Amino acid sequence: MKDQALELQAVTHDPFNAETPFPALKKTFTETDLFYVRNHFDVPRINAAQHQLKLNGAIDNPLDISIDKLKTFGASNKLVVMECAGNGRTRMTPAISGTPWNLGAVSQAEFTGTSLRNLLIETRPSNDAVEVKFTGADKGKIHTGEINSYARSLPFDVAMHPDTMLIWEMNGQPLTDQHGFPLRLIVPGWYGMASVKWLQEITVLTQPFEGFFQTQEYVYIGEEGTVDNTPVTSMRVRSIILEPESGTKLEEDQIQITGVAWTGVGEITNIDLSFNEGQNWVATKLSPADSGYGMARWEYVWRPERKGLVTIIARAFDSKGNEQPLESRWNKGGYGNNVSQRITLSIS
Ligand SMILES: Nc1nc2c(c(=O)[nH]1)N[C@H]1C(S)=C(S)[C@@H](COP(=O)(O)O)O[C@H]1N2
Ligand SMILES: [Mo]
Repeated sequence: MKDQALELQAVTHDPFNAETPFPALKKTFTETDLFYVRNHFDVPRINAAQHQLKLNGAIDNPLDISIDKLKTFGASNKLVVMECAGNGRTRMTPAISGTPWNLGAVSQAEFTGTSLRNLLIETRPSNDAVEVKFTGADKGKIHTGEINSYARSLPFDVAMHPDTMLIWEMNGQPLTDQHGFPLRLIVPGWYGMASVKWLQEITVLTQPFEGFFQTQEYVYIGEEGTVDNTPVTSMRVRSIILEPESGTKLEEDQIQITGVAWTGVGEITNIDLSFNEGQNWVATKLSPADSGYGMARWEYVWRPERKGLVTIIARAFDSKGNEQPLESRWNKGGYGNNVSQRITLSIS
């Protein structure tokens, strides 16, 4: 059977923000034009041939480097799952203002680039470097009325981690305008806000960066069990049921349930399902993750015991002892909502 045409599902138009349709996650590589899009401002158009990445700040050897020169630092590929920290925000009560993501602000692609580390070493950072700041070419008004660039910092050791990469290709093609052409950062395991697009400047800092997107946004405030202003960093463990889709009517006496799961730390160890509101759980069959930073895929053959509406809950666990909560953990920004997903099926 031919795949029904899949499209990104727009969440806002100005700026453009859109979710990946679940069926697109069945493929190892989410097609680039179905990869979710998260923009704070208008997409900047950059002339790649003239683009110079600036490296400055607390370094002995400041650099202005073209994309072609950057490619001489070596290239490798990484299959990485990326999720927006606001994914699932609409499932929090009381409701939160902010981009109203359902569950599709997650995708997976193969990214090609070089370790940022290679470049940072070349700049000879100062011994008292604590953070590295990344500034994108996009800018716009924030709620105070000020014009702000999209800029974020990483702790120095995270910036120096070999898996933190400067990326120029996605799924074997040059980055598209929406996804950061000609150059972006990828921080595997972290929520997407760290992976700065349209990268134009890298600044080594001896004091923590206090920019808007660092200290006002992307911090946990008001979350039970979390110290206020804890920065949003790693992706929290989560699973998604891909098949059947919620709301489906089914007559079969054997139903194949499939899904994906991922975590920012450690590995997925199991995904359990409940058919009775969490009273009992069954283990699904888990396949090895697509890659070290990729999604794990799972399946379960279910034989419904009764007819009517059935709610299925899926819950993932990781090797660092994290599990998906059964209730949303509310916080002011609506970040990191990895509540266990529930779907409803009609069995006849
Ligand atoms: N320059 C810039 N980088 C950015 C953003 C942005 O608005 N501007 N959004 C961030 C957020 S919040 C996410 S979730 C990811 C989304 O990347 P994608 O649009 O390629 O999916 O990009 C991050 N990098
Ligand atoms: Mo995001």
